[in-house]
Amino acid sequence: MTENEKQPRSRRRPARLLLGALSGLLAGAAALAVAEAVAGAVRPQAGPVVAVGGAAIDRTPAGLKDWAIRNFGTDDKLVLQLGILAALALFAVALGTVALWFRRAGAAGVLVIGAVGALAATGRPDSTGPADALPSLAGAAAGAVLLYLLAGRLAPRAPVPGTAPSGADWDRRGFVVAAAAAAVASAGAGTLGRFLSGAGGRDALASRDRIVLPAAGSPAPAVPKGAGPRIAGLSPFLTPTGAFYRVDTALVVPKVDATTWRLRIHGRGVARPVTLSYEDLLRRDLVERDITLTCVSNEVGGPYVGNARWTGVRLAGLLAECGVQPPSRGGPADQLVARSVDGMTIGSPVEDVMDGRDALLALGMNGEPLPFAHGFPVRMVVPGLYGYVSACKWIKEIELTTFDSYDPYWVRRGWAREAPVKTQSRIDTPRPFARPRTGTVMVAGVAWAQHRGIDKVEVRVDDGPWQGARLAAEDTTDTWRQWSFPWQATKGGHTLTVRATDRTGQVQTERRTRTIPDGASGWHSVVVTVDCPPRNHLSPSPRRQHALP
Ligand SMILES: Nc1nc2c(c(=O)[nH]1)N[C@H]1C(S)=C(S)[C@@H](COP(=O)(O)O)O[C@H]1N2
Ligand SMILES: [Mo]
Repeated sequence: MTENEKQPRSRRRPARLLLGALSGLLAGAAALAVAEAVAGAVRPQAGPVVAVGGAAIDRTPAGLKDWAIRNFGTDDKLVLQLGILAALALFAVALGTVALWFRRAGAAGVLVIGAVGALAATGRPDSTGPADALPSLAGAAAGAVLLYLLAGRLAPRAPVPGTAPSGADWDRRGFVVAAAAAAVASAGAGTLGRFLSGAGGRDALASRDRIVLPAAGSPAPAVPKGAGPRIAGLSPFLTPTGAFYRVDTALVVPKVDATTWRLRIHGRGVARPVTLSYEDLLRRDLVERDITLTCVSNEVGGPYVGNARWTGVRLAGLLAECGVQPPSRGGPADQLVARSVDGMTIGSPVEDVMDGRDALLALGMNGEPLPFAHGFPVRMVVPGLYGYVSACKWIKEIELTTFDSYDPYWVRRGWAREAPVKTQSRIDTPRPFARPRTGTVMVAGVAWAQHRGIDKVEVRVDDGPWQGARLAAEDTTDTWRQWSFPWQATKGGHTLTVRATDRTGQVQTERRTRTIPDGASGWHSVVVTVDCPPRNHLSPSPRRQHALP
């Protein structure tokens, strides 16, 4: 008699339950790996995790989205995908356990989950057709078969007469072999999926590598000396591309091939609709402009604002060539709806786009072709409007319509139809809860009121009077403006508050509002604790200070 046979049956049940859960997990992993491999061949966006994640993003209530952005920032997508994987793991464990008693039901459960993935994938706005169901269906089929087989190995079996007792009342060897084979095959399928989805973007990558942006006929005016004072902790005047915030709903960054990319302009009052290629845009007059972009989801003091040098084509001229007239000149369309390759829709007022401001179809960012994450090959940028009503990335279509007849993506989710950027200011340094030393502390930051311009920035210490900050030189009214304030810091805790006044004379409001529906308002404050410098220090080294040039 072996050890095992002496144990009461009930002692062995937990082990069998664990193995059931394990087979569920293995089947789930195999399903995902096969699905990703097929998605790599079909379309990376058609994979179940990305498709279900995308569907979840589209259905997320604005309040929850706000909460996610507040707590996870731009990691919110990673958190979402990990959440989906965790949910799938739970389902897998449950189905693996069910399959111990009901093999068919367990396998059928895997198929049901696959069907959910398939529905999500074909229902995405960027779905290219029924083929998008394939990854989930193939994965689910593989997972269902595997679960059925593994559960079979775990099924109690009658002792075979004339053989030595195996020590277990199930096919231990068969299970280990099948499980190991499944794990190896899943790893292989997963690797294949990575390789294939990489291959899908290769043409797009190559097309971007080949692009040489010609010098703009209308270059950006030189940034005035002193627009970006060198103060430790202050944001650079031009945000490096790698540090530029990214906000979008895309779980997989679209990789668009510039050589096959087209932009169609059509709709109400478009007398001469056109379809343009990237080459067509390159042949037009290129302009280069510094424009500060802001996200409506930026909290007071938040990071979703950046200033870049954009190269592109002025949209107003292009629209005029198509016969478009702004509403003020009798044009029938008051809303310009931009559509992206990933199904995003973004609506801007036609009036704003054609009122003389530098509304751009941008091809370049900081002297390079747009990075994929920022909308390659072409995106819109409109000074003075929040990104969600102006800055469509991966654009492929512009439709002239009316605000009455069409609500774009974010408007359907409770955000305002029209959203000019609110006058705002932010303290970059000192950081919240910093412990500067007594003496001169340089308080500095940025202020923005795109297309209106910043005229004044004031700083308040605790409940003291508002004091004028030094304004750095202005680049254009479409860019943010740096400011600084040398503060004679005294020992103890202090609250520093900033407010800006724009060129229309509007003082930044104290009234705190949420980001939804049309952008946060209120004053940015930072709390610091000022310490005395250590006593008996022979050569006191003052904190690094940079005077304004
Ligand atoms: N296709 C697409 N374009 C988009 C979005 C998006 O989700 N999808 N988000 C918009 C929003 S809300 C903002 S604030 C800007 C951000 O641009 P960035 O990621 O280049 O900073 O892109 C806009 N364009
Ligand atoms: Mo945004």
